[in-house]
Amino acid sequence: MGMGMGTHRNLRGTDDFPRCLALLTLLPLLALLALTLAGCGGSRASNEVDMGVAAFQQSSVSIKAGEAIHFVDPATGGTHVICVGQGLTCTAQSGAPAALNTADGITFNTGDTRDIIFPTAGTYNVICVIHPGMEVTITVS
Ligand SMILES: [Cu+2]
Repeated sequence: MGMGMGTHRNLRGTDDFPRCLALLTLLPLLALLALTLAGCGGSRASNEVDMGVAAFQQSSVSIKAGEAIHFVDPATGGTHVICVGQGLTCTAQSGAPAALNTADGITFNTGDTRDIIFPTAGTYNVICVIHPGMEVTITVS
């Protein structure tokens, strides 16, 4: 009865080379990934408005007419009802997006995101009817 020693050949010499090749193939991919991540820079898009528990994280944001504001209510946010207005009151304003020109506002729940296009130049005060002082000025040029 043989112990089968002969079947365990030393294959080190043959499989080092392919592993080396695999690493070389991976390097450009890693470099690309690093560049992509660096491009993100960890900063938000300039058209983004983030919601906290009781406040917008930005006080003012500027965009061009026809561009969208990206409203984000993250996991750390809460329930918000937003519209164009003053104080805690929605007040329709000529040129404001229809979605925000409502008497009751639109509801954001935790995890919601919405892109709202501002088609017309102007200055729009976006408020939350639930949270006093929760407002952001959108300047559209
Ligand atoms: Cu709110």
